[in-house]
Amino acid sequence: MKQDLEITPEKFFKVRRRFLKLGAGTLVSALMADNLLAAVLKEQELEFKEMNAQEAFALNGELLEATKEEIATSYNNFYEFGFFKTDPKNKAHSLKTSPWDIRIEGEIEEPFSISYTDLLSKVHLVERVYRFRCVEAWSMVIPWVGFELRELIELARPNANAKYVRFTTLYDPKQFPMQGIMQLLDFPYKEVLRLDEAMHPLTLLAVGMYKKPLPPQNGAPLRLVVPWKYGYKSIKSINKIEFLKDKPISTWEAENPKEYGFYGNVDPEVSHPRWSQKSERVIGKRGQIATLYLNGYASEVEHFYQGLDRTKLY
Ligand SMILES: Nc1nc2c(c(=O)[nH]1)N[C@H]1C(S)=C(S)[C@@H](COP(=O)(O)O)O[C@H]1N2
Ligand SMILES: [Mo]
Repeated sequence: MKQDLEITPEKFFKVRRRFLKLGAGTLVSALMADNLLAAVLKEQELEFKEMNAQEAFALNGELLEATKEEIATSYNNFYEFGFFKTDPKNKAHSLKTSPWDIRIEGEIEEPFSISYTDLLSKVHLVERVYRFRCVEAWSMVIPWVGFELRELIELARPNANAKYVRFTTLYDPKQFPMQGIMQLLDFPYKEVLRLDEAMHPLTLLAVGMYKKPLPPQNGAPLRLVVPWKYGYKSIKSINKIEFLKDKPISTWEAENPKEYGFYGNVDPEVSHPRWSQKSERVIGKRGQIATLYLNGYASEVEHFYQGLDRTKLY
């Protein structure tokens, strides 16, 4: 697939792209047990370096202060476990994240399945500190561990018909109680990006956060992170990725097309029908801060939306 990116990942972050490296000591024991991410990191003999807080800058040079880990892992949206922010942490231990296979199909040269472990051995892990903005007008700052989605897209080799990428969460009511009990949403949860959005180096598949493997409540073992879009686009616990010719409807768009658009771009000028999006509550801090267009990533991604009417949800 031909790539036409005028920008390099280094431009986004003071943190240089690098392999994560696994060091000795407490961190290793915290990561051990049956954890696949730890196993892969160890196998690759990577050394995990402490991130220097000075490196965690936003695009405008502002220092981003990461949300406390205890907060980011206990205040969650994961409707497969319930409506309440505390449900995922309390209930997600039923999710079995290993072994885990990801099915890749659709408009690609050859459909295939790949195990999480094999996939990790084929990509470059990076740490990225991103703003995270939910459509509900709250935000956090998360230090993710993951790889650029475009690496997986290159492995998948989409053909010329591929215009959209659809992601699907595992469907298993035994592990996700709400999938069986009631049709809260049209499960399994699905989300969609345009192929060019998916190829952007800011778009990550996260496998960890706070230098550790993702906890189940945050979407283990593999979840999408698109930092300039509302959180609902960042689908969790993905086990299928499809390349499509025509735009499919995603879960929230089907549920409530007046409130949740296909793009889901963070935009302070476009109100949600029930509340303003001009400001956001930073979880774990007092007060509100102004919401930034495309969540602060406009200089990198606004070209995608030139000519589109921002007030329309599409
Ligand atoms: N499968 C699935 N993915 C999901 C959701 C969900 O309910 N199910 N909620 C979304 C929403 S609305 C948000 S804000 C983020 C929350 O991610 P976090 O809990 O890691 O902060 O996950 C997104 N991904
Ligand atoms: Mo959200």
